[in-house]
This record gives sequence, C-alpha cells and structure tokens, in this order.
Amino acid sequence: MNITGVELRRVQMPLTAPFRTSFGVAHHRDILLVRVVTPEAEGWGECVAMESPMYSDEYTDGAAEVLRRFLVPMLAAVPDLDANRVAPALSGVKGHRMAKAALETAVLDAELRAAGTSFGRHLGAVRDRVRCGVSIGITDSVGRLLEEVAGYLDEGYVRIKLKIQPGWDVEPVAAVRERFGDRVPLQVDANAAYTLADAQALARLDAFGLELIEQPLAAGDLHQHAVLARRLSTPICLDESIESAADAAHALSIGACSIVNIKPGRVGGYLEARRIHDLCLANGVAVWCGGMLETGLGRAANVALAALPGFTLPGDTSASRRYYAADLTEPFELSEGTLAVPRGPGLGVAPLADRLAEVTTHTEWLRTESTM
Ligand code: OSB
Ligand code: MG
Repeated sequence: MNITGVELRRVQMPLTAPFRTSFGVAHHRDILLVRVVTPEAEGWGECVAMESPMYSDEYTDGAAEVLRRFLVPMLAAVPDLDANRVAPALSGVKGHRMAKAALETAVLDAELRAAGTSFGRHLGAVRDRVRCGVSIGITDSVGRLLEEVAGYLDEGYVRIKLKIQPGWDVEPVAAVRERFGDRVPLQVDANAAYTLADAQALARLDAFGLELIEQPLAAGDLHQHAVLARRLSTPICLDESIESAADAAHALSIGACSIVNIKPGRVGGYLEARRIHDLCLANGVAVWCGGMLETGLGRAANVALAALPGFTLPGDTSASRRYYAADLTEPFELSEGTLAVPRGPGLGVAPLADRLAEVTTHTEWLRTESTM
C-alpha cells in the first residue's frame, strides 16, 4: 500500500448534555481525526484522546503533536505498508497508544475499503447486531439521575452503568435499585477515584447485585485491585489499568480483575484489542467494549469489535443521540437495545461532508514520501 499523505483534522462536537465523571466534566468533545489517503482509497481513524490528560496521560494536542512529529514520518518510511505493520513500525515510540491507534485504524480502514471488506468481517465478527449499555455521568441530584435512567431504559438500553466517586456511590446505586428493581443489569465505574483504604466503603456496594465495579483504584494499583477483589463479592473490571494484552494477562493472572473493558484506543488499536479479546475468550473471561464518546466513525469500529464472540457483556456502545444531536456520520440508532454492525467496506460509514465542514476547527496535511 502507498500512502499519499495523512490529514490531521480537529473537530469540535457539542455534547447534548455535560458528561461528569470522577475526573472532570466535559461540555463538548474536541476530537482529532486522522485521514490516510492512498491512490486506491482513504481511511479514517478517530483518536479517543480527550482535551485534557485526566482520564489517561494522553490529550488531543499531544496526540496531534506526536503524530505530526514522529508517528506519521515513521510510517512513511515503511516499505509494503499494511495495517499489521503499523504497530511494529511505531514501537520505538513509547506510549501514545491513542495516537497510534488512530493512525493504525485509518490505515486499516483504507486497506479494507480498497479490498471491499468490512471491519467486522476482518476482525472476526459473529453477530449482525450488538447489545448496548449506556454510561450515565454523575448528576446534581439523585432525582435527576433517576430521570436519566428512566429515559435510557425507555429507549431500550439493556444495561445501565453509573459513574461513581467517593460521596456518590451507595446512595445513587440504592436509589436506582429501589426505583427500577433488581433485574436491571447495573454496574458502576469509579475511574480510579478510590484507594484500598476505601475497601470497606466499596464493600457496601455488594448488597446491590452489581454486574461489576469498573476501575475502582488507580491504574497502576494492580496488586491493590487483587487485594480488593478478595474483599468484595462484586466482580472487578479493569479499564485504565489495561493498556495491552500483556497487561490483561498479568492482571488476570494475579486476580486483579475477572472482567475486562476493552477500549481499542487505550490499548493501541483494534488489532491489540482483538488480541485481548482472544486471550480472555481462551480463559473464559468476559469482555465488553468500552467507549470514549466517539462520533459515528469510532462508534462504527467499536460496534464491529463488539460483534466478536467473546464480547458477551453489553458495551458502552450507545446510539449516536446519547451524546450528539447531529453525528459526523449517519447516526447509529438503537433498536430493541441493539445497534447494527456496519456491513460496508472498511468502517462502513463515512463523514457527512456538510456536518464535517461545520464542526472542523483545523486541518493539516502531512505529505508522505511515495516510496512505499
Ligand atoms: O471510563 O469508561 C470510561 C468516557 C470517557 C472517558 C472514560 C470513560 C467514559 C465512559 C463513557 O464511561 C463511555 C461512552 O459512552 O462512550
Ligand atoms: Mg471506565
């Protein structure tokens, strides 16, 4: 494959409502899109880095910088480039997994569009539709939270995830159980807001029959998660702690978690995400697809991944309208709690030209030598 050039495009997408987590509140999404152009096709990758480095150490401006200065020039020097060669070619650069993932995804999309193959088929999807959960931010009051949960249940979401933090945990969970009953699949996500000293407080959540508690402790606290797991009956699921298949193997081997949230951006791309899926499937460990408030571009790839056989739990793969009144692509719409896996070549969706132009704040063209 020959790459003619790479476009870095920044888009600013207003959120339908502010999204609050234990690490901050987002009012809009400032997103970096990577477009890889080849003579045969172009491919898109959505970088999931957020505007500030609060969820992880990556952030949008940093991702653009490392792509511009290091990653794109390194890729330009690879002979016979294809998506499988992207991660090895970029391995000299430490970290920056979200930036690498966006570039690999764009290369893979271009390759699959040229070959006429969909992401789902390429990755190993076995389902046409995937069951969807929804992630609900921290609200100003329990009453407001109950309204939001009621709305999403009416829409058909098959599981609810509540963001929690110290001071906003037992009370909202108890209120949701009280109002909607014990049958609603319910889980919580702390985004690393607790320490092992909070073990007793976290054990109070055991009374509510939660599916899992996601990332209660700091990303580096693998051992502490293993200790906590022995003190809780609620299964622990890791998000921030898992940046690779090797991390997943380590976490599972020491009992730091029994469920894994797979976010392709966090682990460096869809190919590494699939390796984590394969590892977990072989070990009987359930996985689900996480989200980072993606536009339709990132959502399309996530839905394809979530159609692999090991994704037995509903993911944070909600419909476009959960976050965006107007998506970048044709919107993903929920039907009976599921989203359809795109079937067209590559991501199977493309940006709507007018919408893309409307939300673009900056574009930059990086020409690559055509020696590949
Ligand atoms: O921890 O899963 C998380 C959003 C941004 C950053 C981190 C997380 C989240 C979510 C929302 O929970 C997932 C989504 O609906 O896209
Ligand atoms: Mg999470």
